[in-house]
Amino acid sequence: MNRHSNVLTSTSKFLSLVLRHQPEVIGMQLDSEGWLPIDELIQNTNQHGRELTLELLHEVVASCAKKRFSLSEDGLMIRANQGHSVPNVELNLDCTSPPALLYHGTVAPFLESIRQQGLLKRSRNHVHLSADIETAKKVGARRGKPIILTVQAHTMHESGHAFYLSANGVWLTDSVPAAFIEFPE
Ligand code: HQG
Repeated sequence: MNRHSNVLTSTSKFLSLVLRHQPEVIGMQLDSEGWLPIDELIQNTNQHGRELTLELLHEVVASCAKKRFSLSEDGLMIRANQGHSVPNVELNLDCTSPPALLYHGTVAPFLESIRQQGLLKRSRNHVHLSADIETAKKVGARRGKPIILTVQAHTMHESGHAFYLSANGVWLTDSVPAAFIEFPE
């Protein structure tokens, strides 16, 4: 990796930290839908000793393959599309009817607990599911050898569970009861 791509990656990680988990590290608070004003974000970031320009921020947003961030229509605000742990952030996504099946990548040590409790959101505000197996594999591989769980999303939706589709294509729901999960043999 060259120096500039290192800067992009490190800035993306920093923006994920601020916009999903700990805006207080630069003395800020997300609004109720998770947005921060970009001018204040840049100012506070520089005041806390990290270099950030509008140009770099736009480049990170545009170059992020996972489209982690969105700008507001007027271009003045930024938020993370999913992955939050900050409490009381309501993304106000529309409830959407999910495809028949969705997938979740995890690892073997969690399986027994998932069989008993279903999928829980743990530190984040939602359980994260993907429409394709490849993405679920990558998510699971962050923790070890990935194990793919199949979620009967359509049936779950029919029985009253709400699903939301984030701006970057991640399916979100509150929890997945074990009855809707197919475990690999
Ligand atoms: C597991 C990344 C035991 C769950 C990814 C997962 C994703 C349980 C972990 C996004 C459990 C939570 C989210 C239960 C769930 N017992 N373990 N009852 N229920 N788990 O990181 O889905 O790169 O909060 O299987 O790509 O891994 O950050 O969620 O292993 O989209 O943009 O508890 O984060 O996106 O872990 O990943 P996480 P996740 P970014």
